[in-house]
Amino acid sequence: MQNEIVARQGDLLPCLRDTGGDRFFTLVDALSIDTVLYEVPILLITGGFLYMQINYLNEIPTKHGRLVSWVKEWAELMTPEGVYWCDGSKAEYERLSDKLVSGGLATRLNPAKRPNCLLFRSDPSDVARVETRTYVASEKQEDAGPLNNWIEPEDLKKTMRGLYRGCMKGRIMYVIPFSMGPVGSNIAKIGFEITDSAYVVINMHIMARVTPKVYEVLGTDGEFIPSVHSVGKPLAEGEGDNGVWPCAPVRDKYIAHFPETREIWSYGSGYGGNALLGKKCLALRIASVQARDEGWMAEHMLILKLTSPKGESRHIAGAFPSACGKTNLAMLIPTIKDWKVETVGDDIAWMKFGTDGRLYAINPESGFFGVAPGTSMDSNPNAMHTIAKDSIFTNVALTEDGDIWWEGIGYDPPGTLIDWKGNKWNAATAKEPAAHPNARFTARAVNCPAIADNWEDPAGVPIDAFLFGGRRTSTIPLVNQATDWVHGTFVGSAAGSEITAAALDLKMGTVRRDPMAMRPFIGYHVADFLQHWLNIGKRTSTDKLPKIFFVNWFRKTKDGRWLWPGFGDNSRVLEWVFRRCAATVDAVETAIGLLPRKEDINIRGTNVTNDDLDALLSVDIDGWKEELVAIKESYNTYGDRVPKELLDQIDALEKRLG
Ligand SMILES: [Mn+2]
Repeated sequence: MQNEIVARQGDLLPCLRDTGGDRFFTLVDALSIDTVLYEVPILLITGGFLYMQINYLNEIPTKHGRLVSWVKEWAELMTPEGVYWCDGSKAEYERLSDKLVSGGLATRLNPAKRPNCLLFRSDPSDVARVETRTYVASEKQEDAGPLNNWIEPEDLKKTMRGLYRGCMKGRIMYVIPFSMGPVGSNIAKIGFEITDSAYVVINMHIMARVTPKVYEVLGTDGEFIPSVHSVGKPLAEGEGDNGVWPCAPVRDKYIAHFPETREIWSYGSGYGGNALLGKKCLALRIASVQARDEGWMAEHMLILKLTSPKGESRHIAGAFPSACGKTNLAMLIPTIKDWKVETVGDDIAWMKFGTDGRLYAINPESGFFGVAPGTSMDSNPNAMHTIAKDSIFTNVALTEDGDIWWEGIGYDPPGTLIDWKGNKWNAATAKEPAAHPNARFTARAVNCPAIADNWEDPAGVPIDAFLFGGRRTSTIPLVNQATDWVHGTFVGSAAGSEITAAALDLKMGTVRRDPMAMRPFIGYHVADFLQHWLNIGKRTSTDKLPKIFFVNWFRKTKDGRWLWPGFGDNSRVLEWVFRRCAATVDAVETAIGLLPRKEDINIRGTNVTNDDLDALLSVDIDGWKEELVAIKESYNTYGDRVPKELLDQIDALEKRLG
């Protein structure tokens, strides 16, 4: 075997390029794979040169040439202790869990109370997606649009390669094969994630289909989306994490997307959407670009199956910004008799046209990465059942008896807790919440009692209706049906939600415009995204397109009382949506869209009064005039690529409001 030396001793990149066949020698031939695992350094000094040999800890499970050389290239740059190809097995999950527990990074919860569950505490600087460090590095800046951060792709790659160089020193490089969507579905996509985080591996086990079956679909030359991740914390000789969540400082974090080449490069964060690259990075930002190019849709939408007392079913997909109860809606338990809601997905929908001209949706994920605080037996009993076992909790509080607790869990904290920062916490003396407001559970979809029987149908489920929504305390009615697809696209493009978390650098109570709830997730120009929506509407006949509704559970009276009970009672609105799809109920044509007749919203058994319902279903002309000004302002920030058809919608609405 011949080797090409590409770095000298003392260089930051010690490596040896292997120009031999597709197998690589291990460092110490005499050692078996098992003893090499996690132990043997990969640097070898010979004759004054520093060699790096890629130390494969297990068999390379594929003959896919591009895949193998992609992994090899990154291993050479990142210089891990060894490369391990994940298989997604239960044994692997358990082995990595044990490693995380023994390394002090995870706490195993009381198996009698919370079987097969782990608790992690992240670094206080690494608790959420970091939009300011998230980039869409398209070749041209104008293609990233005004809502994305942009750096010239080669510049960004140069900077990031500098950070990646040697970044896995002292760590294992895991190669995760995964399918977003049921393996082999024609809507699904295959991805590979390289990561040095065992936390990421076990979370991916839950959130995506991690299985060697993807190699069968992939063959020797199939397409995959290459996704690279490092926590950005190389270890010095003999150094360990010592129970401290590894990550890089915020200024070094990059969550980068290269839309033309369909690549994802993430560095410096170990948390959620920054690190579990199948989710927001692949299934939304990169997939939205593919969907635009290939004529389908990748949307930030829950998918639910709604069944009437007569046993008829309709499928509804809904886009809501963060903190608007998407997971709760996806798992809702109706308060109206004999109606049933089942969950297909709670966050992302991929939709393609079927041969019948209708849109069919799959949930590309296989788990829920939900916000824990506020989740309770009142707000979402199905979620509480889902997280009863086999779950990962991040940044929640720990009870004395080894269980979890968070604000809004529905009962008082039992005794002294350990808060998300690892400190003792007492309700009486506490100044800060015990759980981080963005604390999360990672839970398996199959453990959800409300999971729909057809949730893994590779053909997807036919979508009858889209819902858009936001948290709006005034103006926006309880439910409003768009008159047609173009109007619906306009309504979705103007979606917004009031800011609730003071942590965001935005004024509380102001409305943040969030077109289709995709603001942080569109992998290209927002105006082109809106054009794509219009194009989709032209690809089939009107009667086959989903009907579009805008809902608002969050209306208040002037003195601050909620007008609508929400949660399970939202089924009363879903019933109207169902009946509109089935054409069994009329609507009132108004200036803003099609509103329910008062008598068609069932409020029996609620404390909603007739006056409340009047307020919820009226058109507030003055409020809408203000709304129109705000919509125009948001459109102005999208530049001159906003489709004319949508600008015409503004004019038409203005005229109708008088
Ligand atoms: Mn989401």
